[in-house]
Amino acid sequence: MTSPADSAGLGSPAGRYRMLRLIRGFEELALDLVRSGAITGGIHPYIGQEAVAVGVCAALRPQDRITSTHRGHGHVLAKGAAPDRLLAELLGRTSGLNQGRGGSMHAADFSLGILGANGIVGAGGPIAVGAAWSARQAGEDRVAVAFFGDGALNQGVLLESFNLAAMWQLPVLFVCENNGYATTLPAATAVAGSATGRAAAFGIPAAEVDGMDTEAVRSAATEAVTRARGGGGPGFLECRTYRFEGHHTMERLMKLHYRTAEEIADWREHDPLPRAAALLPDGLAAKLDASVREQLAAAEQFALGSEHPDPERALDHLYADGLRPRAGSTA
Ligand SMILES: Cc1ncc(C[n+]2csc(CCOP(=O)(O)OP(=O)(O)O)c2C)c(N)n1
Ligand SMILES: [Mg+2]
Repeated sequence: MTSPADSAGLGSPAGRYRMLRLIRGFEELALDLVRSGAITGGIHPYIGQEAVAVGVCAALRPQDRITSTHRGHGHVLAKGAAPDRLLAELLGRTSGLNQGRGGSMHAADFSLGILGANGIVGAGGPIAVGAAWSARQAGEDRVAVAFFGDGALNQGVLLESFNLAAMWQLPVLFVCENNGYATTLPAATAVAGSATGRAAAFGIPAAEVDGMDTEAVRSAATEAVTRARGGGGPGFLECRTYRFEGHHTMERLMKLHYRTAEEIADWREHDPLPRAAALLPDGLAAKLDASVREQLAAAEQFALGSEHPDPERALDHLYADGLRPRAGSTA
């Protein structure tokens, strides 16, 4: 039997701290690569929210499944994806997790139960419900987790997912990362009632947790995952969190004023990394930081040294049977 989080090494406070640092460092590196133009387009940085991905994935087993969002790098890494191949994916290289064809918002690794980041707000909900249903049909005790933001709470498809999960008592955990904003729209002006109240209305046990505290998230997620795995049906966690960077990398150029410098500074006081470091013996966090720096330097070298796809092969993988459209077809 496998213990939780074996594949990503999240079974100890040191392993969890290292993963927080890896996600933070990965995002900082990706930001640099966007600014230098090496990564084309933008990304949605996860910086500030790391405790949610790490705390939840620490409650999972390798065969469990997750679905993610447009802000997905943290979830993908915490579930065990190789950072060098995720970076190559962001850079559009053939060595990427998805041969450079998914990019930041569609990175996936089915072999690790990562059913994909997702550019469509709320779309991970029904996919996770389907994964939970398939586990039930197969007689396996896998659970599925759907990560989504506060913005998804207003998507009908998510509420439909709550309904099916509750009606069929499926082993799925809904994790709402409430970072206070959907793009620039404050959740306080957009979400009627409360997040937990919405889940509770479907009879889904719902809890609110400090999403800047890895251990608090892990313990709440472990309770819900254990219940779901044992046949107790779905769960819902609202993790109160904050993104330290803009909604996406283009925001720097947009001169938006939807949050104050004081608000950002206040939340930075709750940075999940120092909190997790404080649980470790003296000197260990610095050692782990150094090993992450080395790992990311190697990842950067690997990704930047990897090949770009051949334009001749741009239409490969469009059709399940590998066929290209007929010459002259516009389909
Ligand atoms: C169905 C759909 N509607 C609108 C968008 C455009 N969009 C992209 S991200 C985003 C905000 C999402 O906010 P939230 O769910 O709170 O996640 P966060 O960005 O805060 O992590 C929106 C509206 C989209 N991608 N998909
Ligand atoms: Mg949000």
